[in-house]
Amino acid sequence: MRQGEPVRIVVDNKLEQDTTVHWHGIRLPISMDGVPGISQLPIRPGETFVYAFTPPDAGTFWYHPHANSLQQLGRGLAGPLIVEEKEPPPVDRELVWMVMDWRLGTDGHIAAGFGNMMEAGMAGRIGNTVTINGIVPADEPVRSGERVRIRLINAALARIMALRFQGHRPVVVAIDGQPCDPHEPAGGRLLLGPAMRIDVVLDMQGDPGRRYTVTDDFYDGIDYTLTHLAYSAAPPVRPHPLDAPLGLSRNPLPEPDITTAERRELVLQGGMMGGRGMRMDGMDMGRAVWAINGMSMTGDGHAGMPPLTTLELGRSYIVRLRNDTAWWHPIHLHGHSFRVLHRNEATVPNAIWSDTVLLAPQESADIAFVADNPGDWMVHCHVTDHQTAGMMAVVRVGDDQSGRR
Ligand SMILES: [Cu+2]
Repeated sequence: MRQGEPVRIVVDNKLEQDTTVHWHGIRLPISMDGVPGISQLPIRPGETFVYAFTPPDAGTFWYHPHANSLQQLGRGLAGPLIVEEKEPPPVDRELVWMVMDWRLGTDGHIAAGFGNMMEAGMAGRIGNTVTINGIVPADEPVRSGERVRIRLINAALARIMALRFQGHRPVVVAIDGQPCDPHEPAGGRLLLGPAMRIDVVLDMQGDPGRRYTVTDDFYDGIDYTLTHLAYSAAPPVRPHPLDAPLGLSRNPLPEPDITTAERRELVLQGGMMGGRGMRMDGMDMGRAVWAINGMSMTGDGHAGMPPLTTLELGRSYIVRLRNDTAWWHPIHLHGHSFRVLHRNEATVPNAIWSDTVLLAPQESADIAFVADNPGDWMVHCHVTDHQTAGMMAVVRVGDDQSGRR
């Protein structure tokens, strides 16, 4: 798609079950947000639905169903969504790496057992096979001296990734589609929870003919090599790295007014605690093992979800997300991008905007945004098992419920 140009997408549901499409990170009208029962009726088998919107922001996004998410996303219904800048930055090439994680049986088929409640109370359904753009990665061919933009998308159900590029210094230029001050990530490690995106620029300064590993070492003791940067034997395309600036043009995001912002707090609760059993704190049992502020909405979104909180249209808000659990959670807010102001009260540098913020166990983050998009918006963990087992809520912006059916 191109920034500021309308698009129309016809979705034909040829599944034997309901579906919808959520355009993750795109700031669009509520009626196009793809949450069944909240923003639209589910698309029934054999039905067609037309999504029409104008993407206001250039960047790296993705799309996936918001119906029967565990199975539909877990079996591969997702794709990258690139909104091109009006003036693209000066790089030699661009790569999209949509990274997914699969649990395969010994027969090579996707293993059954989606929605296992024991897993849902822990790290979720983490698989045993990681792919880039749907295939087990072979080498990524590169040439010495070139500058490459890589759009990293974590489209896994549950796997958190921490990528390292051996012998290279990736520069982060955008997070969740939104440009930031170009910076090298802490420890050279690119941390990507499910649904998160990072755009990096890499100057290929390796030796011609050599291979360099790209590893993921997020989980202790089960680090693995995702792929290799494989240099051709050809001489460098230029003698010195490109001297062009790395910063991308900012998107037209409304700047929250921190001095007048109202505050809210969302506390993430539940899950297994180090083998000492569930911490349910009076939560609704059944399919819920997680909660936000004591409320558990399960599944994929459905009609009649009461809002957890209501925000005044046009007002600035600072929302403290407080992870009171022993697990990691990438928390996604629909319909808005937000500034990440603080983590554990420390200022976050590099002017970072996001639509999904990854919280470590017991970590808190302050996010700020203008509630400028009316509707009932989901806020949920993007570890899909956590979402469907209760870590989901509705944030109402304004009193306009025109998106509801
Ligand atoms: Cu979670």
